Amino acid sequence: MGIGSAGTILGVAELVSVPVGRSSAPLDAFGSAVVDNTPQGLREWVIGTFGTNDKLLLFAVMIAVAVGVAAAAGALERITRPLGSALFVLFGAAGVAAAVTRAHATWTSALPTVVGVGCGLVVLRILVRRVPGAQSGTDATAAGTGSATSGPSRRGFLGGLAAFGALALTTGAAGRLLAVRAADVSGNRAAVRLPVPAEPAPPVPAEVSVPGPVSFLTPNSGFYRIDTALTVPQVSTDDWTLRIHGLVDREITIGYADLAARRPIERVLTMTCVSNPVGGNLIGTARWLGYRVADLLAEAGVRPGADMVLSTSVDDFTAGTPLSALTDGRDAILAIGMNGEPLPIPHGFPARLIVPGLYGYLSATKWVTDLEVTRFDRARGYWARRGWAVSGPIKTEARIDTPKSGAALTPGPVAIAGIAWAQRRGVTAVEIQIDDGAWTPAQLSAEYSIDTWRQWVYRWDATPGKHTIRARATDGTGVVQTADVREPVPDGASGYPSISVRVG
Ligand SMILES: Nc1nc2c(c(=O)[nH]1)N[C@H]1C(S)=C(S)[C@@H](COP(=O)(O)O)O[C@H]1N2
Ligand SMILES: [Mo]
Repeated sequence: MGIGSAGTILGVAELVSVPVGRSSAPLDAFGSAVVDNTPQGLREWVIGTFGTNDKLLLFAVMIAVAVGVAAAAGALERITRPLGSALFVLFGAAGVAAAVTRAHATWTSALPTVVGVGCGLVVLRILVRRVPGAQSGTDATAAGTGSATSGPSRRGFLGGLAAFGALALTTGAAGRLLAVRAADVSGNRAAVRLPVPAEPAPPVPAEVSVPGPVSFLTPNSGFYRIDTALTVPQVSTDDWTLRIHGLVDREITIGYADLAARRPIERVLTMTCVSNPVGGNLIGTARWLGYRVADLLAEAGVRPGADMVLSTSVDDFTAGTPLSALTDGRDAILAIGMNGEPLPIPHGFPARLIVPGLYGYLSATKWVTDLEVTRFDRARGYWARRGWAVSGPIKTEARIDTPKSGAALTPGPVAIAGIAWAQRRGVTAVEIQIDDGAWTPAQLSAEYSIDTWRQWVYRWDATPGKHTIRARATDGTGVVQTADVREPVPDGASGYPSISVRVG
């Protein structure tokens, strides 16, 4: 009964949210509020345990909570009216609060929840009236177990429940479907013709030829994805603009078509997430096509005194990037292409930032629409406001990709291989340690640039027994990767990657 009414609330709200906007649907609004306020420890645990399924998990938890609250509301309403209704109104108020405080919310954002709760209350009232024995004053719990279970009132009640349940499901499903259809920009993306780069990226190096390690270029389909967006933002090239303002001589706004008048460059760059644990896979290398951020900033004219650019996405994620990282000559780009395709929608279509040498949370804003030239003493990015470092270099790290930890190997030649990265400094050596033996150099693939990872391989003559294998990299400044074990918070994990294998 409560569940039927709650279903109606969510179903109707979904439908109403179609014209109003997806982020106003109560589940989405609540979910986004949860994401924005999740303590960092819990976030790391969720990402570590569920990876990119974190959003599915959140929706599953929210639906489970909704079912629980709904059942409680139904029971309450039967015992003491209108306690159940009050519970719905309470959660409705929380839903409204979540919806109207979202990015770009207006008073209409409250509509889906308000209309949904209104319908839900009516359904609850109707169903409560129909509960068998409700009029005759029979004990509510006895009604479900008594011998009158096949009586006409019970049939009527179940019929009502089934009808409202079906109605809730169809409105909800129709709402979702309509919303997804209406917003989807994949057609727009498919029609994009990327410009030919004025400066193409140099060819990629020969790969180390052993099976197992990752390829030098990460395919788009296998590229890690990290963001706070519950539903992937859909921004068409017609709607997209980039506003550059703040401490500038003249504020400018650039539309997608305006980009064609500018000079496209192509660069192969390795991106890393600060949440990547030692040995983790939140890292990838792609061929990015786009425009120098420095050129765009120069068009607006950066004023003296500025030291940061706060970039904002359409869903209000922000990153505070040191101005110097955008203007010191490195290849910081406003990217529109990834590995020869328009940016995939989950990776920021139609435009995002890529800044070599900085973790993604400080620089790689997807669906970017706003660059505010400002100062670190005036603004903070999304994660910097939540306890992560305000700045800091990507740490020098090696990763072992093959063999897998726990592998059973036969004695004799074994290729141990992986990648190492130290963007902006470059990797000059990778060394391997078997058990407590001496650190011995691995063979490296040619250096592509200091901003990309290097592949490495170590040919080992495996001897019978159980072995622990560690790796460590040395960067272009001569500094050896630290053995100091750190968790990702606040400025990136560190320590040696290690695997254990059994030979014999
Ligand atoms: N709009 C938006 N951009 C974002 C984020 C986000 O949450 N929202 N996350 C950042 C983080 S933490 C990382 S590591 C990179 C990941 O980019 P990818 O998903 O394309 O790999 O995007 C960055 N850009
Ligand atoms: Mo990240």
